[in-house]
Amino acid sequence: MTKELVRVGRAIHTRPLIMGIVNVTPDSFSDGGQFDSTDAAIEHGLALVESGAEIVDVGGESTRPGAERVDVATERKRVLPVVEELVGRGVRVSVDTTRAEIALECVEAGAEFINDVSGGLADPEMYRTIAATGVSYIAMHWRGHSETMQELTEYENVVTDVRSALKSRIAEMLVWGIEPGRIIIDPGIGFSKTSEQNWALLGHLDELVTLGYPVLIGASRKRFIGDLYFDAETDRDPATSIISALSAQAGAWAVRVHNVDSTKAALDVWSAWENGSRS
Ligand code: PMM
Repeated sequence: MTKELVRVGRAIHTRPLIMGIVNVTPDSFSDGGQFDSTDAAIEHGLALVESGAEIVDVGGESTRPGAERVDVATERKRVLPVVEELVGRGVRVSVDTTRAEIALECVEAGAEFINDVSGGLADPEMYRTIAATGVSYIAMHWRGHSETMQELTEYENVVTDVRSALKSRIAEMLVWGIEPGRIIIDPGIGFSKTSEQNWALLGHLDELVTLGYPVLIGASRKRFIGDLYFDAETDRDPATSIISALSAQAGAWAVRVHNVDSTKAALDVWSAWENGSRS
């Protein structure tokens, strides 16, 4: 039986892409200096592709709650050589940056996506740069840098507030000349959100999907998953994989994850369930 026959009257969702995470920060790989961490990041990116990642997201600045900012020169030194090498090896690369200057250099090096956790709010030059280069742009819901973001969790209704904030970001991007087909949105799980607010956003993901733009979900290993358990050491990857499958069901375009193997397994199961076969 074909998918169309089975699914008449229901939305049909395609399998989300898997975006594997490469954080090129000193605490992520080695403490052995620049060369070591560049090499380790490249190796890790290639391993993620081997496991099934369709996109590799490279970032040089930690966005964890409370993290301090790094300067532009440090960010460039961390990110650019990794982007150049991965692009050279045929990997589809996304760059996690809030800086237009870094975005431009990485697009020139062949990055296909700019993943801006500030949705363009951190750098007034970002939209101009994105429009001029024609790169695909992931705009995340954001209220402030890592130092302060967890103080900014007041919402009337987190789902409708995040939806309308993203809607106004999109309107501004269009004014700047960014092509609608290049825009991807993200509710910013864990960014200026309490655990309950993160679950509310995930549970109403379909309401973001109805904005008509591809939606990326970045829930991997985040603290709100740990909050489900009494033991802070519990492995968060199984829960992350289930979130990926449920995001697929809600119509997400991609999931940004650390553990590509377990996410791929979850999405393969979801896909087989949806299609009634392996294809
Ligand atoms: N989360 C982090 C970093 N970058 N980008 C997008 N688009 N969405 C996210 O949810 C997101 C992101 C922080 O997570 P990490 O420190 O585990 O990479």
